[in-house]
Amino acid sequence: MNRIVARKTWFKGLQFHSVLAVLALMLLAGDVMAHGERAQLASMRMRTVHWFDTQVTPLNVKVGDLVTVTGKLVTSEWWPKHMPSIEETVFLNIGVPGPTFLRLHSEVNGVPMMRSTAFPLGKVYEYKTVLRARVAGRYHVHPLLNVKDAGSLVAKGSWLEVAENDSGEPFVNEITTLPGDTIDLETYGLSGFGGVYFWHVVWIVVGIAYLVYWLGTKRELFIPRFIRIRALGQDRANELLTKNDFVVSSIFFTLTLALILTGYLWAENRYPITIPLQTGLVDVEPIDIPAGDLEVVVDHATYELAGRSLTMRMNMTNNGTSPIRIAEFLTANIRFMNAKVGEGEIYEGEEMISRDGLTVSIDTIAPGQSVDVDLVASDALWEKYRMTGLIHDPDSRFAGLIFYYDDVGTRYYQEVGGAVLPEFF
Ligand SMILES: [Cu+2]
Repeated sequence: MNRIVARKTWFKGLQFHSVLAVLALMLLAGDVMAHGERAQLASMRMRTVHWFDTQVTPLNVKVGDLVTVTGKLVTSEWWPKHMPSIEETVFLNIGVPGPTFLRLHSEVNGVPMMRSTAFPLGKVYEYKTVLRARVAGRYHVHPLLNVKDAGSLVAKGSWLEVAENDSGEPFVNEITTLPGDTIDLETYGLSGFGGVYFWHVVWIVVGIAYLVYWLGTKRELFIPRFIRIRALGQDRANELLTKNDFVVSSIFFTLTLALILTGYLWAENRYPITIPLQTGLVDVEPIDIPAGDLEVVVDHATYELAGRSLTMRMNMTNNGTSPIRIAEFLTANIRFMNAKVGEGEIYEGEEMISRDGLTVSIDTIAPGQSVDVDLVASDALWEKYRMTGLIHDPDSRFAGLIFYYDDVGTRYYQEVGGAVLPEFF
C-alpha cells in the first residue's frame, strides 16, 4: 500500500516538473521559433552558399496580392567535404511558417524552376520567385535551397506583413486543368462522397469500432492474457485467441482490404485522366563570378573570441588601371560594410547589416599596387547569430565574399576563404 502511495506521489512530481519544463522551453524559445538563420552550424553558413542582394517586395500586402523575392547567390568553393554536395540535386524554395503563400513562379538564371537542378560550385545564380499571399499574418520570408541529403540552406529573412483583404471573401486559388475544367484548389476534393473529409470519417469509424471491440467490453487484452496462459502451461496456448476474437479480427481485416480496393477503383473511375508528379532535373547555365582586376591571396585569419571579430591578412594586387575600393565582406548572411568607402546598396527591410563593421588597413588599392591588407570584420552580430561556435568546429575554416568597386562605381566580388585560428584573449 505504502509503495503504491509513494509511486503515485513520485508520478505527480514528475508531471509537475514536466509542465514546468515545457513552460520554460516555451518562454526561452521566444524569437527562435520563427527563424532558421541562426540554427545551423556557423561553419556551414559560412561555407555553403553566399546569399546577397536578397529583396522581398513589397513588404506590406493584402491576402491575394503578389510578392516577389529576388536575389543572387554564390556557391562556395569551400563547401564542407562532409556535406552532400549542391552539385548533385538542389531545389529553390521559400522558407515561411506553414502554407501561408502560393508559389506561382520561380526561376534561376532565367530558367523556370518547378523542378530540381544542380549548382556547380564557385558560380553565380540569380533567382526570382513570385508568391501570392494566402493567409493574413506577419512572416519572416526567406529564400532557401533544399539540398538533397544535406537539408535546407536558409538566406536571411525579411519581415512581410500580410493584411486581410478588404472584401473579406475567402481566398480562391482557381486553375484550369488539362481537360479544361476550372477548379478551386482551396476546396477541391475536400467534401462530398469520396472527398478528404469522407475518407477521414470512414477510417476513424473503423478505427474506433476496432478499439471498442477490444477495450469496450472489459475483455482481457493480449499481454495480461499471455502472462496468465503462460503460467498455466504450454497446452493451454490455444486459449490465447478465442473464436470470437478470430472471427471479429477477420471481419475487420477483410473490411479494410475491401474498403481500400473499392476506394481505389472508385477513384480510377471518377478521375480517369491523371499524370504522375514530375521529378526530372532541369539544367541551369551558371554565371561566372564578375571578378575585376583584384587578385587576392589569403595569408592567414584569426577569430578573436572576446572581440567578436574576424581578422584576415590578405595580399591584394590591383592588375587594372582603376583604383579599387574594398567595400564589404559578407559571410553567413552578415554584411560587414566599410563605412569609409560607403558603397553597397541596403534594401528596404534588410537585416543583418553591420554598417561600419569592416575596417580595412588600406581602403583604396592603386593600379599596379601589391600590398598586404588587414581586414577586420567586427560586430556583436557574430554573437547574436551564434557565429562564435566557429571555434568548436573540427574543420576550422572560413569563407566569404569580398565586394569592391572601381572608380566608375562598378561592383565586383569574389570569394575568399582559408583556415582560421581562434584567439582567446
Ligand atoms: Cu527568419
